[in-house]
Amino acid sequence: MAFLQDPPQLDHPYRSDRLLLDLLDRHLPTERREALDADLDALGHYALKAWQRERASTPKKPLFTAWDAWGRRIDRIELTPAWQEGAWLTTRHALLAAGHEAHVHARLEQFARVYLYHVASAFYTCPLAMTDGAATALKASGNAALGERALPHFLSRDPEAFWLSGQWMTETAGGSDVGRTETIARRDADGQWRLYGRKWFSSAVVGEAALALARPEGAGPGSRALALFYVETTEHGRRRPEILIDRLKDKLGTHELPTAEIHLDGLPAWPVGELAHGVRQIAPVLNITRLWNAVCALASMSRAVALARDYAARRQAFGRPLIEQPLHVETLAGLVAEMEAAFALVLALPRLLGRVEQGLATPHEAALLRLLTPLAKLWTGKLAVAVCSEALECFGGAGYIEDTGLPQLLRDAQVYPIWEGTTNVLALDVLRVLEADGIEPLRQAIAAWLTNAAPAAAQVVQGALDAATCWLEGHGATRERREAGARGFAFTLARS
Ligand code: MFK
Ligand code: FAD
Repeated sequence: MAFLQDPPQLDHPYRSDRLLLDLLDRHLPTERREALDADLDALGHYALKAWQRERASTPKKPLFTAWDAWGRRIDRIELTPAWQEGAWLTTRHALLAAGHEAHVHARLEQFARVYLYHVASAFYTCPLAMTDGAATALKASGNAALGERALPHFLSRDPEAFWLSGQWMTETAGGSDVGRTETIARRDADGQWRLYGRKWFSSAVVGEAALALARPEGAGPGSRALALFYVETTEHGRRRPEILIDRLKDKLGTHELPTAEIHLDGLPAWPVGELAHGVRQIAPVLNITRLWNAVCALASMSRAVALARDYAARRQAFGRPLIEQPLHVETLAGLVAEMEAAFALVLALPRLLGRVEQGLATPHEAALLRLLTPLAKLWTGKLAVAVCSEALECFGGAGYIEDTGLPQLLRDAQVYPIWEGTTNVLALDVLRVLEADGIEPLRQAIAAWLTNAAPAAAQVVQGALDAATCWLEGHGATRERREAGARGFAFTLARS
């Protein structure tokens, strides 16, 4: 019998995650830590089973049928098995509801669950992120009627009552620059608003609701004239006829996520707030989904690194296992170091968010959260691609072969830097924050945050802030130059 290589094995993703266990032990009171344990254990078990399950024979992509045999428009989407389990898992483990409980640990407990579920979810976490964002934005809007209508569904613990929300921003004319939005909101004689237009990427097309940007008829050009609307996509359990699904996108990765191009032809809509400044109103969605993106990018890295580590003990080359080859160990150590650094930054954010949302944060902490959110998203988005690529190489040729399950990690990772604001757009967002607030509040917040850090670490961060001050305030620092340097600057700050 010729030699047969052992495939990589995955340890229980929760019980074997030293970083996560340590973080939760440090930050949660004993009774909360104990109460959370069963959920995390179950989600880790689900993730383990999903990896082990032979999925070769199950559908890997959703199936879209526009017309029935008799010529009726049906726009039916058949979901993959992981997606069919999504609502049940979400509500059973309170993946959204837990984050909206009224205590300071709510967001940390939520994102520990998200981190464990993400890879097994086949990007069901994408519409979950948008639903979380929509719930947060509706709360921030103070629109009581819409809150009472939607929040019990978005935050439900009952799969039958649970609704997903989309986030309809991107159009053919602009994804980064949503000021070019062409969708029109028109008001009927009875006062009902309706949307007419085309949304070019709709990732929660199977959801029941969405927050959509549109230009009220007669309003001027540009982003300030946009309004934010709440819409529902179904009525009596059927898709509303005013939404036409043109097709599902054929994507590099995130294959199980049904991302659609849609037309809106008079879809009923309700303004979330004033009929202008829609970008300002949707900003809470952006900041929440960007945090989800960072946590999910981290989860992908963690999976890739765990598999590569395991394989290094199973694969022999030149007379000894890879784990005994100094250069391979060095390669793995580099991956682990990057991943652990990302973990430290990313999982600090749910703690900050929890403090801000419960009204316990200082103004400086709120400013820090605003800055670190785009920084964490832009840094981990790029890092996930690099880490997954290197981890695949750790398997040699097997890393390139589809039915090992490994290539999917890299294909999926490529989405993190693109959606929810590209790397450049987020670097410009960092600039937006620093130009608006200046560096001093951040310096103070970071100093407080680093009180217990090693002096050398605190020095590195202070050094980066000094460099930031020079860069922002230095002579000849024109807007053009600041923009051109924003990406390099943002990466330096994030890594520090
Ligand atoms: C599994 C992983 C989970 C992740 C799920 C992901 C699902 C993916 C689905 C999507 O991709 S949805 C589409 C996401 N689209 C974007 O992220 C758009 C990217 N473009 C930007 O972010 C642009 O910077 C932006 C659209 C915001 C530019 O718009 P404007 O109107 O030209 O910018 P402007 O005038 O600077 O900002 C308007 C207001 O919003 C300002 O406030 P004021 O009106 O009070 O002056 C800004 O301060 C405010 N603002 C902008 N970004 C903000 C923000 N406020 C808070 N936080 C922010 N991030
Ligand atoms: P563009 O804005 O045209 O950007 C092109 C390039 O120009 C990018 O590299 C960008 O960084 C750069 N660029 C743009 N402006 C600047 C600038 N000022 N300075 C420097 N560089 C700049 N959108 C939704 O609304 N809802 C969804 O559900 C949704 N789901 C998605 C799912 C997937 C799988 C993907 C891939 C995308 C999804 N999107 C969704 C769209 C996504 O948010 C946009 O593709 C993204 O925001 C970029 O917009 P764009 O494609 O128009 O690129």
